[in-house]
Amino acid sequence: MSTAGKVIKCKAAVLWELKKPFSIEEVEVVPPKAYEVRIKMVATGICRSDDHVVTGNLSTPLPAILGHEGAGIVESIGEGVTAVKPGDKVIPLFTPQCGRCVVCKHPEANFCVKNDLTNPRGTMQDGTTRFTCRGKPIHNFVSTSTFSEYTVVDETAVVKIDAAAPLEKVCLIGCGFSTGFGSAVKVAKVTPGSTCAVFGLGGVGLSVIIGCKAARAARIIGVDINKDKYAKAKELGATECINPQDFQKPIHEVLTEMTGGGVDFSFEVIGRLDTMAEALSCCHEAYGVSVIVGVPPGSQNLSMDPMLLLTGRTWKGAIFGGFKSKDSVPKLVADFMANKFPLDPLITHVLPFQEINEGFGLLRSGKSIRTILTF
Ligand code: COD
Ligand code: ZN
Repeated sequence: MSTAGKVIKCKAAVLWELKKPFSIEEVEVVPPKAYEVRIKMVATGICRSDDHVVTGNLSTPLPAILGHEGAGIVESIGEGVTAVKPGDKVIPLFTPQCGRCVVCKHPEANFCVKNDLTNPRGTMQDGTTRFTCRGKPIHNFVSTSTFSEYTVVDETAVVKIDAAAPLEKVCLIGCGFSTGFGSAVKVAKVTPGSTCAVFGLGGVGLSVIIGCKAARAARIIGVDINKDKYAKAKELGATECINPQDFQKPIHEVLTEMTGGGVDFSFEVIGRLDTMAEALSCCHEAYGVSVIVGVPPGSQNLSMDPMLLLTGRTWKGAIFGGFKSKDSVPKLVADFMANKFPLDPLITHVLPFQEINEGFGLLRSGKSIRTILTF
């Protein structure tokens, strides 16, 4: 029997308070309004940014249903929706692409003004939410809320993908993979034969390495304090890996010496101010490009010597790898289907959705790269 037009009762992981476990609850998900889409989730990754919300490092109104790295199937659509139809395989977009704003019209930029990251309201575009639990409205998270059997998203925040795509893998294209890969190929624009340094070898850092390799970098140096991360980094394209704790001097000096003056491209994929400064300093003073990928701790500033930039370095950052989400996600899925890059090495654990707290435990202990929750 069709569920279109009806309230759906289903399971979702609700975060009621900071620093508390997720609570699996029965929630009501109302039908999509005009220009909205209701999705049956099939799989979702657990991303460090979800954990940043739990710890209070990334602020969003609570209670909320988190999750932003998912893939699913359209259950029903609201009035006026033309981009997708029931039955389509889709990926929700935590950075929407409205197509009309000044950012969407800019040829390079991707941080659409309709995003809910800068000043999070935790709602749909109309300022309300489609979830209730125990009689209370529950907030959305970055236009996606994938930690729920069903979610409602704005038409600007969802895109149709190849009907043959394995959703339990391509969900990673919704955040972690694209964030890292795009940082290399789109933001830094890594060039063939170049030397790259990647600080942080988690799922996003490994995706940066996949991007550097795809762009045919000659030398890719992984930097991490956890030696257990090196084997996979090398499998994916790192030519060498170093541990800052093995050296007496600052790691930017080590990298500058190793490369005869500094790397062409460096990436900070940890989210620490000290490593952001090290990554900037290790790129060549005359032409190095350093990209900030990691989310920094809330409300902390980094001081830097302007001379570092005056001599010719470039310091950049971008959300979602600089990709315009609606334009790029279906292409990335197609490229994955054509074996242009792997996703399997990033997936270390697969758990049923109900075991979400175990999944976050694996992330916090450093045991997982990516855990995929399946519904
Ligand atoms: N020096 C070197 N390595 C370190 C240090 C240090 N001082 N501290 C930690 N590390 C290593 C850890 O051992 C680990 O291997 C790695 O750094 C970090 O990896 P993870 O697994 O914690 O994190 P990722 O790869 O899943 O993602 C980390 C980001 C920091 C990039 C995270 O903030 C993120 O997901 N950012 C996405 C940016 C974005 O667009 N966000 C918006 C919505 S998601
Ligand atoms: Zn993410």
